[in-house]
Amino acid sequence: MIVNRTILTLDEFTLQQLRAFPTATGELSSLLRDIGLAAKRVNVEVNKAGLVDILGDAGAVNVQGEDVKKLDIYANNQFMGVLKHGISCAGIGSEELDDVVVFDDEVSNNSKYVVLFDPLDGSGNIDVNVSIGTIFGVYRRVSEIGKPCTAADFLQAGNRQVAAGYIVYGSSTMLVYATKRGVNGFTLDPSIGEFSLSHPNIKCPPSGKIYSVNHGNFFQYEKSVQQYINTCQKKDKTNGGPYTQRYIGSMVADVHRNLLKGGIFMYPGTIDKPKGKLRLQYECNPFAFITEIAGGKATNGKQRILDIVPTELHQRSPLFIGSINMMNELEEYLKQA
Ligand code: AHM
Repeated sequence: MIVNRTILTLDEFTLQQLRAFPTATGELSSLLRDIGLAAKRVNVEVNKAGLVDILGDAGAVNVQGEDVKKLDIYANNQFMGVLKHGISCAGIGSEELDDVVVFDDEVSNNSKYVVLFDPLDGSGNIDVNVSIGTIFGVYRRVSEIGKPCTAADFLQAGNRQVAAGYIVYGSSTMLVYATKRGVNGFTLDPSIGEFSLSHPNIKCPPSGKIYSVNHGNFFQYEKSVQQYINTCQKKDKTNGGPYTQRYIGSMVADVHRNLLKGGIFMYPGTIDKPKGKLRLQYECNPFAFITEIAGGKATNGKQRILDIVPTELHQRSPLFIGSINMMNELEEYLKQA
């Protein structure tokens, strides 16, 4: 029988994936649908941020010592809220909160997963109308099911993620998520208010022509990184170039672009901040998982990101991530350091 179909929505897609595993409980599908719902709510506020009094600093400082923007708080509450009221999540860790939140009710204590997220990444770009995003990683808990989740659930290496994803609030709003089975992208269709499958089975091109790094920090980077950047600048037709430098300052948008078009994104350590700026659990791990599943690579310059076992919740890490051939070339320079 031929059934006339339109594009699959996120909910339909996750259910379709579920049908392939008759023994699956549906908890992950349900969790992804919850995240999709929170993303739609945040999207509405991001879109009207210029019109209402939701812009600007909330007057508080987060655990990283950075100003918290009002939309950050709103996004944090939305993602935390859907996960708390859902049936799949035992607790969360958020870049905006000092400590993890253990949901500790009967349903949550019996849930398999914990989620770590950055509710609104690139928040410095909110008030200038530039793309921002949400990033999340989903882990199977290591603590005993039936009891409240524990700190150990949130200090797992990134290679233990069962899913990871991001939402980019850009010229369109997109939700991209990865499981071990692949990376799929959904664009929010405003006419029906649903994320619809627009980018099935995303693969990161093995090579690209884009390098993304904060050039303002150039003289703070170690020599080998400087040498690689110089190489990027000198590329020409004879060796895969010329390259283009693109740096939005919203990691979600920068890495999303490179994932689709091919490229490399770097946030190296600097003399002042040897561990760089990005957070391992909220930013590096989800993107490393997605990028590896898509065929790319992610390291901290010395080690695979996904193999780092975190020792604290808000740990920072240098990050080099992107197309496999570009990463391999970068690593030749880093090895010489
Ligand atoms: P945020 O946590 O304040 O949103 O900062 C994270 C952002 C990333 O999205 C981006 O890649 C980076 O900070 C840019 O930092 P810099 O301005 O130092 O290049």
